[in-house]
Amino acid sequence: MRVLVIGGDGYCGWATALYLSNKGHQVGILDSLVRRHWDLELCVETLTPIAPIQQRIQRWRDLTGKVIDLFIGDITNYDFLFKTLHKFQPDAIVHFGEQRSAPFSMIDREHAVLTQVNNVTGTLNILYAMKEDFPDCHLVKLGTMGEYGTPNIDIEEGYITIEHNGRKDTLPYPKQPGSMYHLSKVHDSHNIHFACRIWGLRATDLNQGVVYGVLTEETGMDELLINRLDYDGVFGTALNRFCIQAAIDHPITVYGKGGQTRGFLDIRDTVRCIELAIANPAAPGEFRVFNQFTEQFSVSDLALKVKEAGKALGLKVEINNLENPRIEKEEHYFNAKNTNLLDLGLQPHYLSDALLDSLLNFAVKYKQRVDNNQILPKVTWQR
Ligand code: NAD
Ligand code: USQ
Repeated sequence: MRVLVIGGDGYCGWATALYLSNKGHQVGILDSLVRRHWDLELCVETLTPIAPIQQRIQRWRDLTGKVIDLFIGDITNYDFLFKTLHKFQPDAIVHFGEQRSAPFSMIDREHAVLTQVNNVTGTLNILYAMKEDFPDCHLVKLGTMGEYGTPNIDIEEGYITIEHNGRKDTLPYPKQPGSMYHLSKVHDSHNIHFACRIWGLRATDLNQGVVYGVLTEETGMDELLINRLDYDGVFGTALNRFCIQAAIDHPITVYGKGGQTRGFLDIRDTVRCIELAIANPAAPGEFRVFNQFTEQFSVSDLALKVKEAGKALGLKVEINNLENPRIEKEEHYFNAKNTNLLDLGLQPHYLSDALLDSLLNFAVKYKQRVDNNQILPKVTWQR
């Protein structure tokens, strides 16, 4: 298939682009490189040194003989997006190209507006371009488990059947997101659902949990193909941060009581889930939702697992419960369904297999690159 990976220079996108290329798909990467710019603005860097996108793609071609097309530009620019789609003629669009950090979106009004304009406009432009000239293309859109929040009932995959005053219907599952970023994903989901219902487009919304790990078969083939691994207080995510903290002897930063429970998955499962979604496309008019995670953990569970795994490397890991910079429930019910992708054939990697090979060993190898000033959270949810 011809697959356009929007956001293909990022963490999930780069691993996915190489994986799909290796599987024989004709891959194009579209990216504005804005994430590299945001890193510079915040003075943060990935733990792992990433090469410029042109060098990455050239190296991939030298190693494998496989060509990845590159389109540098911003999808909030409709003209650029439309011309790229005409040049590339995708069968599937995998859309990772958004501002994805909750703390970034909560810095101030400007960052909230930037996040929502970037994310909502980009996705709307894709929908309009598809409506205009690519109505059969399948949109595979990265959403987030955080769209649901932490309700006191089981979380279904996108829809819930409700009986009310003697009548019954299956409706979109209620959304209670916890940041301006997570809210942008809810807005996207509504817009995509509308485009499927009204214009007959086909889309899969992948409500992904928190991704961990840095190693995939392809990104591990060469140093120039290495993926990014964020550890700073804005872009770093829970488990990735905890492993890097362990490597540099920094107490693990559990926010508040640490009972916050989320869905997690290995980056090797992210790429496989995308493959499964594009191989089994949604029907015309269908807005399909998959919950994309493999295991649920509380942040305290994760901290303890990192502490335990660290022993094998001789690391003495401390855990510190910091005052929570976010406003969120710290003890709550959480039970989310995730059977759709398993039914399509996903065979999960479990955390116990990834902690050393895909995280702690990398963290130790590159620990000299860590800037200790970027570990503690600086953004708060308070007024
Ligand atoms: P990332 O920041 O590493 O990558 C995103 C990429 O998109 C960057 O390369 C950036 O330059 C590009 N981009 C952003 N806005 C763009 C625009 N307007 N036009 C063109 N390119 C643009 O993020 P990631 O961690 O790879 O996340 C990818 C997607 O997956 C996001 O949509 C995110 O919400 C979702 N997601 C990520 C995680 C996670 O744990 N990383 C979990 C769940 C969902
Ligand atoms: N947390 C800590 N300590 C830390 C960092 C985070 O206790 O040092 C806690 C947070 O308070 C939160 C939980 O861990 O309760 C998850 O935080 P996170 O930063 O790992 O993840 P989140 O902000 O939710 O965002 C990340 C990605 C985002 C994606 C989301 C999936 O950045 O793109 O959408 O995970 S989910 O969480 O399922 O919505």
